[in-house]
Amino acid sequence: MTAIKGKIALVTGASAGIGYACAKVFAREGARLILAARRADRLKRFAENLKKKHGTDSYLFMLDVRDQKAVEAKIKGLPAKWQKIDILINNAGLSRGLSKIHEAELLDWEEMIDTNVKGLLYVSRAVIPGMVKRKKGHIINIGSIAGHEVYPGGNVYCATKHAVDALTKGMQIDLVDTPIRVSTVDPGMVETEFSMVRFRGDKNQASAVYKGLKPLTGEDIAEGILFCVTRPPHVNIHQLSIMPTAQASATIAHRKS
Ligand code: NDP
Ligand code: 8X3
Repeated sequence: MTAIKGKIALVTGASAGIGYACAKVFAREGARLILAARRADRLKRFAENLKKKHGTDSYLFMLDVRDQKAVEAKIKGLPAKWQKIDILINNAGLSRGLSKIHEAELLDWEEMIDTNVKGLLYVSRAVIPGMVKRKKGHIINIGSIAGHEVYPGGNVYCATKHAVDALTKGMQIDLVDTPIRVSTVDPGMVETEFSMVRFRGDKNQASAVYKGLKPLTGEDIAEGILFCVTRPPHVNIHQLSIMPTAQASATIAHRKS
């Protein structure tokens, strides 16, 4: 087993859901955390909580992953004690709407592609060279069941998660001659702010997604990520699917009325 105590983990999208759950689980295990997201107020509050509970050393990183120049400059400009990132969790992402291709808002497409695909690439491009130089590192990409299946109205969101799957495979190929590991963790339904973001704050539409079944929690996913990063160095979990027991596929779920 590989312990993560004292290791530096950069978590994108740490201000909510799966990202914050990762921060909590990694803090419990003694990691040092670079918490990245756009909402700095939340990051500050969360870092204070982690400090109180686990004595965690955190660095707050206000970052929009869509801004390539800012990503590059901010990662280059990390203080010396935060430069040697051991674990990168590419988690920042979102969906917008469930419209048909011929009815969708173009800006929704731009936002999903810019965040889920280009943002993940920008952060990876800025962090991986250091890992290669140090011959050390683990990249966790948060994909989705939507990266393996397409569901009605999922079109562009599913395409972005299929892209994450392809990029994970590409990274595994490109880094095969290094000790760096690359994994994708692919959840089904996780109750976070995801559906509120997808439906732009419509609580009824958001809660209907999880109605009649027990969805996953952010912590369920974070424990899966912890499993990946704590395997011995010669073991690379390529892909980890995590589904609620009541969800068989992107479109088949058992709901109690
Ligand atoms: P949440 O909405 O709860 O959290 C999303 C996080 O991403 C927030 O911290 C948000 O922070 C951050 N984020 C969004 N856009 C940007 C940006 N441009 N720059 C930096 N950070 C950004 O959703 P989840 O926790 O559920 O989602 C996390 C990941 O998990 C996503 O990639 C999602 O696609 C994936 N996923 C989610 C599933 C689910 O059912 N919930 C299932 C499968 C995969 P802020 O707004 O402060 O910037
Ligand atoms: C998020 C889960 O089912 O909306 O990736 O695609 S789903």
